[in-house]
Amino acid sequence: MNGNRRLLALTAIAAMTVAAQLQGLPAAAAPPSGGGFGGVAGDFNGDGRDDIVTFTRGPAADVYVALSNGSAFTGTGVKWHDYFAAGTETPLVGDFNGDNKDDIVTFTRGAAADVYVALSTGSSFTGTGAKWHDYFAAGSEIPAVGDFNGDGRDDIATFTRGSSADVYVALSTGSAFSGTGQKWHDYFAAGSEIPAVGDFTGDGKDDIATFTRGASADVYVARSTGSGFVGTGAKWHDYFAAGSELPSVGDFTGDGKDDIVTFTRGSSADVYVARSTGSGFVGTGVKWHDYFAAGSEIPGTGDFTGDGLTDIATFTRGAAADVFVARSTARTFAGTGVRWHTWFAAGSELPQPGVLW
Ligand SMILES: [Ca+2]
Ligand SMILES: [Ca+2]
Ligand SMILES: [Ca+2]
Ligand SMILES: [Ca+2]
Repeated sequence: MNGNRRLLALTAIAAMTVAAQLQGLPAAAAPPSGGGFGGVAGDFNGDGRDDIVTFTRGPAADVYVALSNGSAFTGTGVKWHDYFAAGTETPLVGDFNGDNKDDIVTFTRGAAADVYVALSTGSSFTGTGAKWHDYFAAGSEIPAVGDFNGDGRDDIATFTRGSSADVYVALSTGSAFSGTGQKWHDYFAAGSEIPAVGDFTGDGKDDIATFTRGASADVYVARSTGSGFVGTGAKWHDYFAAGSELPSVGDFTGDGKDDIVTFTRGSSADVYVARSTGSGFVGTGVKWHDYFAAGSEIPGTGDFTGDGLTDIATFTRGAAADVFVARSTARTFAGTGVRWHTWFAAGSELPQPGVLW
């Protein structure tokens, strides 16, 4: 996956469902309380430009993709899978077989804790009921995707959060996720912190970050050794993503080390970035966009132009279902109101990339 950025999120989808109902739109099934949802874009046809996907979930469980041509997302109603991520499952994106085309994964969580994958052919996702793990991300744990051992195949992680704050990983073999109960960190992303995935050190192995948000707004990182995450209490930023801002990850400067971004949303709709030095995130209050992802829009990150710099997207959803992109210049996000799709992820569908908490 381009840029190795990954972010997890939990959501207040309930409020969005209410909003959808007020607009007379069908309300999608909300994820279970404590559920997670990631903010990563995928390159589904392997042309080097990240694309967008949306999951209807519920009983229809349709999956639609719109491919990037570098300046827009093309295609409306192009169904790539007919039944994937049904009900309230948690779908995410990653290249699980290492063919440079991003695939999709879904976590049932709960008591079953099954994990299914559908592989990309470049024009569709194939496979229904292909179970890649029989017990991973149980209950209300927060699942994530990243290439944690750097072999070119994306793996899965799960964060228990709460008081145990354990982090487990199952590595991809190319046709399954192997290992149960392989603990990679004993105390990370405690309580209700927001965990994220990215290669912050730039060594090709994805690391993990956690955002405390709130008044402290601390950001911690534990780096991957290929068989574990090391570092406890390694604070990489002292004040980033305060309050209820939505943080995400991407290589916005194009130096091979993933950086962090935060979206204030609401009426200010500011976007701030702190860049990675490989051992810390630098910059406080460095605004990269003055008005993007306003109100309760769903922002996300991806290299939609394919120039090696991670850009940002935002989904209005609802009745408008617009998708806007602002591209990275390595110093700022350029473009306001640049619409890349006029009808994608309507109502309360779940798009990727999309940071939902
Ligand atoms: Ca693409
Ligand atoms: Ca693939
Ligand atoms: Ca891997
Ligand atoms: Ca790393």
